[in-house]
Amino acid sequence: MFIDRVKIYVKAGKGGDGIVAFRREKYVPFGGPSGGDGGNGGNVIFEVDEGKSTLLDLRYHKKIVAENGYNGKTKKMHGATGEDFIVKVPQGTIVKDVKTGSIIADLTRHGQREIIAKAGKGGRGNFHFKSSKNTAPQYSELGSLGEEKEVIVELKLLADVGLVGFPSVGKSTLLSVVSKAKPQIAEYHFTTITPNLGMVQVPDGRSFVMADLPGLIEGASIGKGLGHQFLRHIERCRVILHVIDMGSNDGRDPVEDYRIINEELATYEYRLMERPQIVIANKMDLDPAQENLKRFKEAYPDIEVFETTTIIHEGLEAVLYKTADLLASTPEFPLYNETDKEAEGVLYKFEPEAPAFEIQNLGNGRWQLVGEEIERVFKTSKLDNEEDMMRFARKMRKMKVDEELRVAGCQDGDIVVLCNIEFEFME
Ligand SMILES: Nc1nc2c(ncn2[C@@H]2O[C@H](COP(=O)(O)OP(=O)(O)OP(=O)(O)O)[C@@H](O)[C@H]2O)c(=O)[nH]1
Ligand SMILES: [Mg+2]
Repeated sequence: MFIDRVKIYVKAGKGGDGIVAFRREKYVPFGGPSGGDGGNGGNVIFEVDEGKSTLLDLRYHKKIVAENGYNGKTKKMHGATGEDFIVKVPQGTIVKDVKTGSIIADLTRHGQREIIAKAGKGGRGNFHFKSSKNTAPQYSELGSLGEEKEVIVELKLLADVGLVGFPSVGKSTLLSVVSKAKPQIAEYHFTTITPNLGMVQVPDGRSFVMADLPGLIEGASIGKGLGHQFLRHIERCRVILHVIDMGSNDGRDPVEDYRIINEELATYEYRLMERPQIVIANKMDLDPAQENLKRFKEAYPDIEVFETTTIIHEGLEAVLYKTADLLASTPEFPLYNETDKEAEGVLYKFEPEAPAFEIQNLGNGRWQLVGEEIERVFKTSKLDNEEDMMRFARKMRKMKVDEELRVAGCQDGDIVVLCNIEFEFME
C-alpha cells in the first residue's frame, strides 16, 4: 500500500531526576553531598532510509515515545541516558507541526537525520548545590520534560519531472519507454493508482528522475478523482510534462483537455503553473490526430508542441533533450505556500513565545495561575521539604508572579491556585 500522509504523536523522553544523597564513610563523619545527575531523555529522530518508499510503517505506529532518562545515583553517579527512538522514513519526507502548521523537517538527503521531538535534560544532583553557606543541600533538580506534539508526516516524491494529464493519455507508457520503470499500462482509466518513479538517461549522458502520476480529471484540485492526493508529489518537480491524447481515443477534445488540466494545476495551492511545461501531443498514430493537432495549434499558437507516438517510441528523444535543457535552467521551487512566506529561506519557524503565565480572578479572594511555562516549572519542581518550597518561591518571584498578582489586586491571605495545589499569598 502506498501511504504518503499520516498524522502521528511523538514524545521525547523526560530527563532523569537528580537525587539527594550524602557520603557516609567510616572515617568521614559528615561526608559531603553525593547525589548524582539524572541522564538526558531520548530524542525522537527521523532518518532517511533509501530502502523506504512509503510511510506505511507509520500508519501502524501512530504513537512514538522515546525512552526517559534514568535518575541519578549515589556516589555522584550519573543516571543512564534514555535511548533515542529512530524512525526510518523515505527520502522526500516532510514533517509539519499540527498546531502551528510550520515545517519541522524536510528530509531530502540520504542518511539525513532530524530531531522531531527534543529530549528533556537530566536534573542535577545535590552535590552541585553545595556552597559555603549550605554544605549539606537537601535539594536536587527534577529532569525536564521531553517535547511532545502531533505532527503530520508527508511524503513528497523527489522527482525532477512530473507527468500530468487525463487518464489513459499514455503517461505510464511514456515512462516505461524512457526508463526501466515497469508501470502498469492499460486502456481503462486510473490504471495508475500510485506514483511510479523512473531514472531517465538522455542520450548525451544527462539524467533525471521522472514521476508518473495517476490521471487528473476536472475538479481534481478540489479532490475529485484520484489525482488530487497526488498533486503534492508534483510540488518538488521542476518541469511538468503535460501529456495530451491527440488521437481523442476517449472521444474527448484535446483543446479542452489542455485547458482543463492547466486550470486544475493553477487552482492547486502550490502554484504548479509556475513550473515550465512541455506539451506532448501523444497518440499521433491515430486517425483524428493530425486534424486535432491543427486545431490545437490554432487555439494555442504560441505553444511548442512535441508530437509523439509513445507505443512505438517515436518522438521521445526531442522531449528528453528539451526536458534536460529546462531542468538545467530552472531553479528549485520552495516548498512553502503563501502562508509560510515569512519562512522563506529558513526551514524552521518558531511560535511566538506565549506569556509564561496568566492570572485569572476566581472571585472571593481566589486566583488561578495558568500558562504552559508556569505549569512546566511547577511540574518539574520538587516540593518535598522547606528548602524545595523556598526554591520554588524564589523561582516564582523571578518570573514576577508575586508582582503581577499584586497588580491584579491579590491581597495577603488570598488563595492562589496553580495546577492542583493551593498557596496562601503572603508578602
Ligand atoms: N494508439 C496509441 N495508443 C497508445 C499510445 N500511448 C499509449 N497508448 C495506449 O493508451 C492506453 C493508456 O495508456 P497508459 O500509459 O496506461 O495511460 P496513462 O496516462 O498512464 O493512464 P492512467 O494511468 O489511467 O492515468 C494503453 O492502452 C496504451 O497502450 C500511443 O502513442 N498510441
Ligand atoms: Mg498510468
